[in-house]
Amino acid sequence: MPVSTSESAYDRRRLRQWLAGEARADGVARRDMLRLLAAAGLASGGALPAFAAPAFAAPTNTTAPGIVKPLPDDRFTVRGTNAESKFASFAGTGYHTPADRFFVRNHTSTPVLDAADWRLTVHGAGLRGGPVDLTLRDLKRLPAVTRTAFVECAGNGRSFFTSQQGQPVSGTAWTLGAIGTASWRGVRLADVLRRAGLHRRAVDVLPRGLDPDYVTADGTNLGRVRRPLPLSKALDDVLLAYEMNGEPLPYDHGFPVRVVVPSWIGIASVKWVGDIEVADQPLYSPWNTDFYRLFGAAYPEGGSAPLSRQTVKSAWELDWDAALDARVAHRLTGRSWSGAGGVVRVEVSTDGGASWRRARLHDTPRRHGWVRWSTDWRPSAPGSYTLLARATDSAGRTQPDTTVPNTQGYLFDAVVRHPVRAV
Ligand SMILES: Nc1nc2c(c(=O)[nH]1)N[C@H]1C(S)=C(S)[C@@H](COP(=O)(O)O)O[C@H]1N2
Ligand SMILES: [Mo]
Repeated sequence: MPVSTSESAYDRRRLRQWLAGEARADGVARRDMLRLLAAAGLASGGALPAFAAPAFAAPTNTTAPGIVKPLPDDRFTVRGTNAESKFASFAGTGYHTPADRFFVRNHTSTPVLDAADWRLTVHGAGLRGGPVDLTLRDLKRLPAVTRTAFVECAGNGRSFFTSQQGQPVSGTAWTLGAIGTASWRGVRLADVLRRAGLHRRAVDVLPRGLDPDYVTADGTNLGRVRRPLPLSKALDDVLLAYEMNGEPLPYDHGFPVRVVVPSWIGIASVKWVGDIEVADQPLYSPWNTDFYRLFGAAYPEGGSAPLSRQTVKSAWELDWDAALDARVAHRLTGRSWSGAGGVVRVEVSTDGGASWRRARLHDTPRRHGWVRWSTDWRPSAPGSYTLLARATDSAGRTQPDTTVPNTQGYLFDAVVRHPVRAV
């Protein structure tokens, strides 16, 4: 908290003016301004002003437009407005992904909100009464629950459609680092909806973010990020989370409150939630019509049903083309997960898939989470090797050799061929 000297009071006023577009900060990176705001305990109470292309330093691989937290390049790969976690940086970090290594997927930019001004409005024809407004305090008075769940982008692994299968796809070219697992604390969405007075006819629930409108590359304004959730899932295990790994949510991950939809694709877990419409009829948004369905030769004209649960995946905690000492025994580690149940078996190959063996699992299979695993390997000679890991979940799903393609590159689940060098 800032000390209350007149200088700091002035500084806060200046920062407020900057937020209002009344102060200039030529030559200062926007990210640095955001950090100043955070340090001053200041926030905008709404979306930050959207700036045109910054006139200052070009982004390096340690900054992303609109992301507040530091993105050191040993932990993150910046992809547009997003930051992918480097899987190698998860090694030894424990079960839960520390916030300083957790990937960020932003359609626009992180709004720095003030918890004291924040309100959640629950409204719509699916309620028996009028709109209900809740403050953060109101939420914190409801019974708190803590739940471990991964958040994983529907496009995680997308780049492998192209690099392994030769198929062009649109969207952020993630490798496997668009996932993180955290312990989320908050209240059940079900409790909030019931308190707001659910009508018998309620069918869909539409949480909406407080980040700026999303404008597509061709200039279409799609409005604020929002995606309908069927009432059945909303009442099942969805959280309105205000803590991540025992701390208030970081700005980039939805401060002060985000939705967490366990095992579903990341877009369902709306960050910076400001209002929730409860509808008595099915709802649509671009995020369940144009995006987050499967389109392509193998799918119907209008696409598949809207995507919900994630698929099965595995990743090694190693850099791409990592160099390992030849003729030395290594303990290699990785993680596997699935949206359809816990991972019960992981098989690995260090010879490009010619032979397979079981990896050692270090966690018991658990829904909505991942398992850490390891395998010992001694490269017999210097040279190039291909590592593979293949998981099976409790629903009996095993990672295939290839994934049926879809134009937007969602739900890649095939075994990834990970190159390493023995030197
Ligand atoms: N309001 C809002 N919520 C959002 C998004 C967004 O851009 N705005 N991105 C979604 C997507 S596509 C993903 S994958 C997850 C990413 O969550 P994270 O940035 O905390 O890792 O947030 C989801 N929630
Ligand atoms: Mo996503």
